[in-house]
Amino acid sequence: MTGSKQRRDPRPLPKKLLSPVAKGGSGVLRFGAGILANSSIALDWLRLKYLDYVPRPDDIFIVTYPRSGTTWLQMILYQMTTDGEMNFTHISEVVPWFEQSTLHRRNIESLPSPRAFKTHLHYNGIFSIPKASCRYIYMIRNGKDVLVSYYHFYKSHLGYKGTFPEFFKRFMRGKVQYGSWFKHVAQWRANPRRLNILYLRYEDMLRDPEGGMREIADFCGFDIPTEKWPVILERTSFAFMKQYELKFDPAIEVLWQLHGTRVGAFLRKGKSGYAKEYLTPEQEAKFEQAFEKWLGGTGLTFEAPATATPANPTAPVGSAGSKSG
Ligand code: PPS
Repeated sequence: MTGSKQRRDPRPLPKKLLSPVAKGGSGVLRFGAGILANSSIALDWLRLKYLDYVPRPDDIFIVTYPRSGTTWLQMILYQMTTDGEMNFTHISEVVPWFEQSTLHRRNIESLPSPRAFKTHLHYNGIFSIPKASCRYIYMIRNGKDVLVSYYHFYKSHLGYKGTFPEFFKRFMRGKVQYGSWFKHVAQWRANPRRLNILYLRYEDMLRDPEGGMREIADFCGFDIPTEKWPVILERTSFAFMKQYELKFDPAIEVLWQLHGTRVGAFLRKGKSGYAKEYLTPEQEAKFEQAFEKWLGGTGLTFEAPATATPANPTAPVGSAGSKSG
């Protein structure tokens, strides 16, 4: 028996011990699962904060409480730092959501400089922003408008079924995704660690988008050619972004991160006969064999519908243009 372990039948637990476990079993399990889930989030977060994220001096963090104009800033930074083409699937592909990128094992190291990240992280606390020698842009929006916008977002994207008064209470208590708006704003404005922050107001950006964008460019040290400004202004306008709304919608972001879904690939070509460019002769032969076995002799054909015209309504059964049944 050397080297092999003898299997012992597990002894039954004494009844006295078993009964409370059985009674509270599901609760204990739920509690355990909760701890595991939370610790895995904490580990992911620690990994991102201390291992995955290696700060670069030209990194830019777009920081907001949700619904304060984050996506607008993502687009502004994207337009300023690239050719501005709209050939990305989702804006997070080019300006990642910092705290989500670790969950999806995103390699942020491979992004070209200057990198821009979106984040809603608080200034203080365990899950707070990494404090680095880089740039932070903090956009503030009137909290009441944030509240209303967030309520609609909860309904449209998070399956919220409550009423507005109920949501109001939640928001005021900080019982929403990113906690208290008041705390978020207060801590970021206090900035005790003296991070390099540019503060913007959403309302000022609306009143004078070009002024706000020039402040951003100055703060980031971007030298933007004169002829590029009209393009940036046009592409970051609400109307332009609305046209490309799916490229900014977090629902698409989730699909893209989890499954690599690409928007615009659903209605692909709308033509027939291109399968021959894909199938090898062996695959063709196998297909034909199976077709013959299952459908040979039924008259079904996919040839050009030479006979399926109004002039010749008696097209063979099963051919294109004919009706079945
Ligand atoms: S999120 O879910 O936290 O990322 O949302 P966020 O992008 O921070 O905020 C969404 C609101 O910003 C408005 N938005 C804009 N306003 C003006 N101009 C442009 N280009 C623009 N892009 C986005 C967007 O309409 C949301 O506000 P509401 O009031 O809900 O319309």
